[in-house]
Amino acid sequence: MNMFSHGCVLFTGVLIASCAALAADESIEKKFKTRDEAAAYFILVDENKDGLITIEEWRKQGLGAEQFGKADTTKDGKVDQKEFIAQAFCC
Ligand SMILES: [Ca+2]
Repeated sequence: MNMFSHGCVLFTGVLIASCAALAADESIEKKFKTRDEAAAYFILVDENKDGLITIEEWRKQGLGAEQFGKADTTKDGKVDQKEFIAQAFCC
């Protein structure tokens, strides 16, 4: 196993652990140790990779609708990465 694949395995493990934790209470607050970890999860949730999370993408990951409303600070019906990370580290 080279360094790259080792890193990918580690990254995947962190992501799976994060997803499992998120599924437990539908919340993204206080779930990530670093902003990079939150950014990696954002990419996972952004299924069509347009840089925005819709309520449909959000709920597919088992996240709560109330959380989506809090994260969508611009109230445009979509959560961008900045809003997502702000919500993840908000409280
Ligand atoms: Ca999207």
